Amino acid sequence: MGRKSALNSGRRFQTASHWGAYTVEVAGGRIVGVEPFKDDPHPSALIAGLVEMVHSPLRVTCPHIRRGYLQRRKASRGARGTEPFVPVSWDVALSLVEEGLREAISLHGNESIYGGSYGWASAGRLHHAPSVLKRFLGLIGGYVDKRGNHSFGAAMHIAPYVIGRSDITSLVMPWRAIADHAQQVVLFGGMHEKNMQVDAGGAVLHESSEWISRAARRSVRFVNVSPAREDTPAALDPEWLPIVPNTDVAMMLGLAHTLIDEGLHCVEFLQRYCVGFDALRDYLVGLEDGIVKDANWASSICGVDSQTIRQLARSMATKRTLICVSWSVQRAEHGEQPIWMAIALASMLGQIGRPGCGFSIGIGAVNGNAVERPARIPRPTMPLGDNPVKIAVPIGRVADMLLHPGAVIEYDGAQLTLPDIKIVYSAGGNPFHHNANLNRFVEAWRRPDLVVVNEPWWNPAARFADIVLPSTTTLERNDILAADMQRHYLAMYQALPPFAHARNDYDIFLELADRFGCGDAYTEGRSEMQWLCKMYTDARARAIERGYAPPEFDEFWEVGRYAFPNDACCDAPLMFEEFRRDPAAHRLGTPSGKIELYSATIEKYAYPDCPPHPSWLEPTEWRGAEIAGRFPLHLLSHQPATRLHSQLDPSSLSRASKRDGREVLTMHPRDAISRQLADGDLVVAFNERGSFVASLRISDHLRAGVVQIATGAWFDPAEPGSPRSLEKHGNPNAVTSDRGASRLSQSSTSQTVLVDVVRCEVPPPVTAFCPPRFADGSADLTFH
Ligand SMILES: Nc1nc2c(c(=O)[nH]1)N[C@H]1C(S)=C(S)[C@@H](COP(=O)(O)OP(=O)(O)OC[C@H]3O[C@@H](n4cnc5c(=O)[nH]c(N)nc54)[C@H](O)[C@@H]3O)O[C@H]1N2
Ligand SMILES: Nc1nc2c(c(=O)[nH]1)N[C@H]1C(S)=C(S)[C@@H](COP(=O)(O)OP(=O)(O)OC[C@H]3O[C@@H](n4cnc5c(=O)[nH]c(N)nc54)[C@H](O)[C@@H]3O)O[C@H]1N2
Ligand SMILES: [Mo]
Repeated sequence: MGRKSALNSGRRFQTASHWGAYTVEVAGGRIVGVEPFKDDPHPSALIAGLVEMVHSPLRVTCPHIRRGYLQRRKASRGARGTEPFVPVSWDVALSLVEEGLREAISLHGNESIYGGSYGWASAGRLHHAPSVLKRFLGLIGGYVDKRGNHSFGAAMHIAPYVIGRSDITSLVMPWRAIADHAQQVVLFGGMHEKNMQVDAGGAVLHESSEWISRAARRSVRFVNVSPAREDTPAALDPEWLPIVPNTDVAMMLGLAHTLIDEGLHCVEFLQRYCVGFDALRDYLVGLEDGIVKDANWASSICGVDSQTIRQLARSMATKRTLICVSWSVQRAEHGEQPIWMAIALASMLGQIGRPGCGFSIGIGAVNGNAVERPARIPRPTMPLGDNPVKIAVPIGRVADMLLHPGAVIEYDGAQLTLPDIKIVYSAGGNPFHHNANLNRFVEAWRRPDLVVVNEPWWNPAARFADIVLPSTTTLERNDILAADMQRHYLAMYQALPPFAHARNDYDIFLELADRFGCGDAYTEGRSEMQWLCKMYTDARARAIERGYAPPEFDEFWEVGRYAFPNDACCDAPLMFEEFRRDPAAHRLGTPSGKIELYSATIEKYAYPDCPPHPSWLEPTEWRGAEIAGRFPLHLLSHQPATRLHSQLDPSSLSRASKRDGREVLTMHPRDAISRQLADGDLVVAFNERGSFVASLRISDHLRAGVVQIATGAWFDPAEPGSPRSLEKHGNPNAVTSDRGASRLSQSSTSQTVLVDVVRCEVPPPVTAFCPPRFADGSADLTFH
């Protein structure tokens, strides 16, 4: 196309990732240096990770087939995850994928293909693995999709009933409003700074710590309501209220009761902007079920002192207060309730729509979500195309879908018949990271006839596949970073040729599309650079309509960046500001147009696990449950500081955070003494679903009765597929439950799990980072 090729322009290449933008230096075909994006005030240490992983011995060099699949096709599916892999040519591998897809489509229809493929994949708008997978599958007749997400699935399902919208990532109070206007911020689940390193689609600037310092200088009072002290940055000098996990709703009800009891609730706001307060009040004062939800009642459940609850309620009523709920709090059984109750509590305070006040969901859960940015930045987009199959299964029900085809489940006011899946195609996600109850999941994963995985590395997703197709990494292709919460477009230049025989996901699906006769529809006649130019140019046209002036593509690609000007950002109205000013002109998307503290729609569903007003419902597993007699410790699994989920787990930063090669499990001294455990011991956490090994850290920064471990250790079962297998590396999903949050959201509940912990007497070696076994299968290369 006559424009400068990044590959020939020198040896330094700008690229970008979910954890930051950076420039790499290439010499002799390898990366020899990494430099953070020069405008980034606080680059993440994670940027060294991918660079290290690009040349890793764990890269998949060429397509591989599980030996049993070569020999016996679907009859061998029970051996998934246990057999050696046979290296094959691209032609052989893609012929097998084609054969499998054609057979499934002709015998069972496209409803038998699961292409929902959950996962963060990598930054970049063109080479986004789940998107190109869906584009291809759509063209060959469609696929079963997913619904919801693991991040804030319960919130996005309840919010439409309460405030008429599901755009959870927009329900965030900007730092500026907090620093300038709030007097008090009450954080259920905190806002851990380590989470602000990453953003789905790419992070560019890490500015949160500056805002945190600014709020600290303004002496805003921060209250960290969380089982873990470190969940709110120390710079904010937070007060810590160590709450029993999964009981935030009880505490909020106790706060709400105190407001009513002392006449501190804002009747005018409730009348003008809300419906259904009477029902909630009846529930609070005990008229509904005979239980008064006062501070004493709340305290007996949530473990926070009743006097503290009362005082906090009083100060909430007199100070400009922001109530925050982290996404983790709703990643739990009945996770809809804390979101609904936080909105109800904020409504009772009557401050919603004022700067720095009201409620905010997931502040700091990812980079940049509370940092102001220009409004309505369009994103260059690769169209997914149409999906003729209209079935979508909520992410919390994937194992059930594979295990119980034809079963009917209740979901969000309707009934859903689970499809009969014959092929799972996964690209850009790690099902052995994001799914819960992995022993049951392995069983489910062995049901379909064929599992195909595109992966750069021999991680658990690849090891449990039949056909593994090696993908490139971002450093091996050209792309554009443009993420929802960033104000930059950045060029991501190809720095290296594809590793070994790896291919871009885009090209893998192009060749498959060609085999199905729809290659032209897939490419629309465009090359990689022509797609980038088209995607950018379309987005630029929309940006110009909105008053911005990004340059033409050639100039952008030459310069490598465009920053949308920040001065456009302060004019955008804050959340609910317009609604507050004029609720009739700015009706919410609920049936009443107001905030619904009682939902007549949800009442009609008659779900016992999601009543029509916010309620305290005991989770199946929590410290007050009967089963706590056998498994007395509540296990929390948080996002890791040293990696992104399971990505970068083999990098040195992530390995350095482990001890004896295992993840670290934190426990309160009292629980350690009663078990005669010492810091540094290798321990096993277990329940009826499974067990994992971890290295014990003892700390009183955690509430007693709670243990905590980071997610992301590559799943490393001692006997892959045995339901009683010991997980050797510290993957909490060996013990988490795949119960849905409720019939409403059917979302994931990884924070609702009880375990006990004992010393690990004979620790098995960790093998997560050893490549799988390989075999010569040339004799098996026959086609059926
Ligand atoms: N116990 C517990 N479990 C949890 C959570 C929890 O709090 N507790 N949190 C949940 C949440 S919120 C989330 S979002 C999920 C995250 O779950 P995932 O998004 O599935 O996790 P990742 O490790 O980011 O998986 C991305 C995968 O894509 C691969 N990949 C990267 N780039 C490319 C590419 O270009 N092409 C291809 N083909 N592959 C690529 C990576 O190697 C990796 O295997 O986990 C959930 N799981
Ligand atoms: N470095 C890094 N950052 C990330 C990610 C990553 O993998 N690495 N992942 C990103 C993703 S996909 C997401 S969805 C967000 C998730 O953002 P969150 O879900 O908010 O983050 P977590 O770290 O899982 O949880 C935060 C804290 O919630 C507390 N908590 C857990 N259960 C409860 C409860 O019942 N009540 C109360 N009050 N507190 C509780 C725990 O102590 C935990 O430390 O993080 C993002 N940020
Ligand atoms: Mo997430």
